[in-house]
This record gives sequence, structure tokens and C-alpha cells, in this order.
Amino acid sequence: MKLNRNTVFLGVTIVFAFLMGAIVFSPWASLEAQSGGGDWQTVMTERGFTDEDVYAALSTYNPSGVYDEFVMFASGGHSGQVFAIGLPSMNVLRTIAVFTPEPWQGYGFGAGEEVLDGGNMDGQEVRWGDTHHPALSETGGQYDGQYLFINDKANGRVAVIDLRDFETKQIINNPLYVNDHALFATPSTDYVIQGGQYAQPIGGDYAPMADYAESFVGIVTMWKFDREAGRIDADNSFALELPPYWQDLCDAGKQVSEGWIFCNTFNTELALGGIESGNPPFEAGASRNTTDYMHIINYRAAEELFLAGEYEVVNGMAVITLETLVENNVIFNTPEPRSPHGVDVAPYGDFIVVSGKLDPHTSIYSFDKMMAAIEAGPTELDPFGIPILAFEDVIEAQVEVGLGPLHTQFDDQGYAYTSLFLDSAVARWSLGGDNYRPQDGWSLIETIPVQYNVGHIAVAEGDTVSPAGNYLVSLNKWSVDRFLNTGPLLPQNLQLIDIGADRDNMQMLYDMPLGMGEPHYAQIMRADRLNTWEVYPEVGWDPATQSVDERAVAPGEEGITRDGNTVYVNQTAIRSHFTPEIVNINEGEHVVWTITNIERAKDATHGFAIPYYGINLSIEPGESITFEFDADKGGVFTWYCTEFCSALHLEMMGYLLVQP
Ligand code: CUK
Ligand code: CUA
Repeated sequence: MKLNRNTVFLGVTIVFAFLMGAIVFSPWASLEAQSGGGDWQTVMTERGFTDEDVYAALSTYNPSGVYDEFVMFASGGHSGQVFAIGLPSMNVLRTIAVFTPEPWQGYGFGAGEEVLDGGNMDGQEVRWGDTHHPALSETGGQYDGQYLFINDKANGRVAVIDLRDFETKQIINNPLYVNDHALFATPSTDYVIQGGQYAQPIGGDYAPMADYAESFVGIVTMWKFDREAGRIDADNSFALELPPYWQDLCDAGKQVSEGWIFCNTFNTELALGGIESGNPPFEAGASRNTTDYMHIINYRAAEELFLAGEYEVVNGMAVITLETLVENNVIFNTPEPRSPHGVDVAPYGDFIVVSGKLDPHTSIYSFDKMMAAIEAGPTELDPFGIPILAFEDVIEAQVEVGLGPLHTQFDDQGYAYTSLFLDSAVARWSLGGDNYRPQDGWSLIETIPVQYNVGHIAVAEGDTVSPAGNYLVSLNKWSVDRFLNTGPLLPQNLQLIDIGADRDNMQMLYDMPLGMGEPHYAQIMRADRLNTWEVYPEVGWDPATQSVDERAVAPGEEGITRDGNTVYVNQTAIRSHFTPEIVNINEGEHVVWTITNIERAKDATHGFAIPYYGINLSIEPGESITFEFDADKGGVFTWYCTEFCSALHLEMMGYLLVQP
């Protein structure tokens, strides 16, 4: 027989099959076959995984139908949204539309406009935001799973999300200020506190840069939260006037320091910028001083001033002047390392951690020492008359953690974690205080590299009085080479790190590309704290009021009625039809159209889209939506259900006939 390539190949195949047979009939392999699974060790070898890789994979994998233990609410940056992400799987569960219209949720396309309009600025429609700091509602310093607040740094607005349906209920515009940065809740969520960022004249006034020191101010706004109503109550809210430093971030005191807030600042130099005129650019001008100031604010005392009427009114908002705050011993300053970023209160409220972007240390302040220094009566004043507590009187410790430290989080073992922007790493260090790890003292334990340029980090329940620990998520700004190239715009990289008590060292578990926005901060909550509805409680539900809408349409009540130039379309939706299906109206009529989804089955959402008129709804089971438009164009418009709801989904459509 003449050997050719095919016969050689055949021979090799036979030998190979024989060998494979031997393997298949080994006891181990037959066990594998019986269990119905593949051989994971082969996968491990073929894909070149290490033991650590397999540990990581097994730690994050959720078999179908298995739920995540934690849910993370991450801001979306300038996408204007919030993302709900499961941990440890790092799967995105859903987007929550907040400041930016979002078609999948039908937000801003016939529904949600009233909420979006709440954020109009002096009548100007603003339809995007830069979400930075999500804040979960708390009871007794623990997340309670009821509400989520989020700020818009670009436009100085705050939104309230109800976690019963994960929908935005309110956007409130701050009439004093067009930007902000900090957002956080008090331990009882009686206030949601919004810190400004870049100083500006109060109330949207004009002033030239030359008048900066006199005419520009800093602002912290205390928004009263009405938990019953699920809304911020602007009438019972007030603001504090601060010096024209740039307030960066703030955090609320808890436990021993409850009733106080701490805000770090930068640009205490009052730099005016103007690189184009030969002045130092802001980045240099605002970094000249070796220290900036932390504001230490007694907000309970400020609240008393507000209730006693000790305020001025600007654009309808109560403002307590800096002079009044100083006179009443409400505000103090203490130096903090230059260009600080981030201020975080430890679980017992006893320590306040600040990092300086240009200093390799974290600085840990003692709340007790602050109170003692205030008691002793500070003698030095800052240029705006605020008493200064001497650094050495209030500092507890400094820990050298690495380059570019930013934000700090806490776990349940007495460790703190600080993000290191310049080092691209996360440092774990021990809190030496009595309540934490006195056995280790104030010391750096270890660092773990992250990819790359970490901003915030979030530990499970890490902002509460009792952190869960378990996981840390590193919210990295750059992903560079971590994922398939998606063009010049790359996803962010959110990395899940195991910090559980059963491990000695932190271990990287998972890299998650997020190509939908740039999360700044996230809070991670135990998923069992959620009390989210599966379907709306009753048919005809209006999510805006969280009650049955009197305009809701019951089965049998569908139809079209008229009142003058207004035509009312009353419609129901259920698999797989709308009733009515044919709607005849006249050009020039004003249309008020109500659709009630009368489904009671979980996940039986219907969509509704009409071309040209810009209507696109998501109508969840039980929900009723009313939208309006002027039928200014004649023609035949097909509408249809945009959710693939059933086998006859394509037939779930109808015609709007607008007769010229
Ligand atoms: S900031 Cu973004 S990394 Cu707006 Cu909380 Cu520090
Ligand atoms: Cu309803 Cu598709």
C-alpha cells in the first residue's frame, strides 16, 4: 500500500482513539462521565489556569438560577444612570435610569417626564447628569434597602430612587448652586447631604473672577428626607454657607460622632486659574499649600439654627450664613495633607480618614480629640474666621500606604482599605484603635495591584456601622490592555477582590468590563435587605405616586372618548393584544392615552411604541401609564409591543389613524 498523507492521518487517528479509549475507561474518567459534567481538570490544563484562577472562577460563578449574595449600586458617571450589579458574579442586573432618558425603561419617552422635569434648572430642560456618589438609605447606621440617592455633579441635582421598583421618583434641582460632589445619608436618613464642589456665587448670580474671595461661596445642602412620602422635602431643607474653598467630599459621623459631618476641601489657596493670561493653571495654583482644611460641622446645631429661623432665603432656599455658623460654634477646620481626596468615617465613628493625593500617607483623625480641642477653645482662625483645631491636637495616626491615596473603606475585621491611584493598587492596613486591631497597631498589611488607576473602592456594607467585609470592588478608571479592543473608547474595569476573613491575603477574583458609563462610587448591600416587588401591588399602579391611578383602565372599560379637542384613549394590554387595536382620531386633536398592563404574571412586561410621536413605553405588570401628545401630523401610524412577550408578540400591535 502506498502511503499518502490521508492514510498516515488515518493511522494516527486510530492510535489516538485507542489511547483516548484507555483514558475514557480509567476509573476517574468514568466517574466524570456518570456525573454528566466535563473534565474540569482538562479545561484547567488546556486553558492554562492556575489553582488561583480556579479558586477565583469557583468563587464568582453562579449556576443558572442561583442568586448573588450582594447587590452593588454603582453610579454611571456621565451616562447619568445607576447600575445594579450582583456580587460575586459581577453581572449587571439592570440599569436604573435617573438623569438621562433611557428607552429600554421607557424613561423620558412618554413616561418619566415629570420626574425629569423636576430637575429643570430655571425652566431649562437638562436631560443628562454626571452621577457620582450613590447613597443607600440607612436605619440605625445600617442599609435598610428602601431608597437610593444619587447626585449629578455636573448640574448640582439630587435624585431619589425607590428600591421597591428600582425607579427614579424625584429629581430635585438645587437653586443655590450649579454643581456638587458629595452625597451621603445620615445614619437615620433624616437628611441626605449634598456637598458642593467648585465655589461659585450663590443662587446662580454673576460675579467676575476678580471678586472671587468676596463673592464666591462653598455650599453644603441638608435635604430633609420624608421617608413616608419617599421624597426630599425642600421646604424643610436648608443649606450652610462655607468659604470659597472647593469642598470635595463629605461623610456623616456615625455612632459616637453622629450629628457631625466632615468635609475635606482643596483650593484653600483660592487659586483663580487663568493659564491663558499667564497665571498658574488651577492644578498648580490649587496645590501650592502644604495643607488644606477639613471642615468639621455640627449639623445638629445647624439644624437648631434653621428651626430657630436663623437663616437667609436665597431663591426660596434657607441658607445659614458662614458668620452665623461661626458665631454659634457650628463649624471648625483642621489641616489635612495637601490636595486631599476622600474623607471616610470608620464604623464606630471614632476615626475619620483622609488621604492627600500628593502625600503617601492616610491621616487618621480622632473624633474624641476633635471634641477635646473644641472644648479647649481653638485660638487660631482661618481667613474666613473659622476656628482651626491644631493638626497635632486631633491627629491619631498616619499610615504610609503608597502613592496617590484616595478613598478608604472598612471591613468587619478591623482593616481599612485605601485606593492608590498612582500606584494602581489597593492597600489594606490595620486600624490600631481599641475597637479594631490594637494587636497590629496602625500599620500597612499588604497591597494588591489593580488594573489600572483606581478611583473609589467599595467594600460590602463598607459605609455602615457594621461592614460585611467579604468583597471589595476596585472601580478602576483605565482598563488599557485588559479586554478586547473596542476602539479608542475603552470600558472601565471593575475588579472584584476577595477580602474574606478566611483568607490571609487579598485575592483578585474577577475583571468586569463596563462599557456603559464611568462609575465613580458604589455601595454594596446584602441582597436580602431588598424588599423589591415582583409585580406592582395592584392593577392600575402609578409608580409616580406608588398607588392606584384613578385614570387606570379596567378590563371592559376600554374605549375612546372625547371632550372638546381632547381625545381620551383608554386601553389595556395583556398577552397578546392591546384593546382597542384600532384608534381613529383627527389631525389637530390633543391625545391623552392611558395604557394599563393588566398582567399579574412576573416578568410579563409589555412595551408600547408609536413612530414619529416619540412615544416608547415599558409597562410592567400592573402598571398604568398615561401620556399625551398633539396629533399634529395626519397619517397611519403602526404601534407595537416592543417586549418579546409571547409567541404572538408580533401580533401585539395596532393602528393609530390620524385623519387629516
Ligand atoms: S470622586 Cu471620582 S474617584 Cu467624584 Cu468620589 Cu474620587
Ligand atoms: Cu406584549 Cu410583546
